Amino acid sequence: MAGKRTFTMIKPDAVNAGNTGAITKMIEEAGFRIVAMKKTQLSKTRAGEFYAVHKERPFYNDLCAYMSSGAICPMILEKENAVEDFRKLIGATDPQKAAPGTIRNLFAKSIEANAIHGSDSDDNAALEGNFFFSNLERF
Ligand code: 3AN
Repeated sequence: MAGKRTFTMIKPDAVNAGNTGAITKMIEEAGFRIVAMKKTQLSKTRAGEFYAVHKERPFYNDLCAYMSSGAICPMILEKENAVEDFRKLIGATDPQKAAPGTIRNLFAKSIEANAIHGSDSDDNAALEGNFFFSNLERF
């Protein structure tokens, strides 16, 4: 059965551009409850750990440099069918291919600086959420 939680982070391009509020508003208006959120910055080493699944990809080094270049806003979100519905809300990885009205279509600058992350499975949502947050029982 599809889970109720997913993990997201607003990436440095969107935080720098002052789009955190607009993106968070879209997330809430789409029916997601924000379980946890914060503003932080990753070291290149921590970014490498987060994206370890992409270690062999040609864009891995650039991605880690980019993701540690500025502030990010990680969040845990709750909604029925959270992972799949959130992937729909953010749109395709490449903003040129992202459907009109999706977060990446509206805010992403490039395939790398693509405004926002969304977990691709329930298992990864749990792993990624735990990477950034602890003591979630209260929320
Ligand atoms: P998504 O974030 O849509 O699940 P993934 O998991 O394939 O996409 O890629 C993780 C991140 O790696 C993307 N959000 C993007 O920032 C970066 N990325 C993916 N493909 C490329 C690419 N071809 N060139 C540069 N960066 C990429």
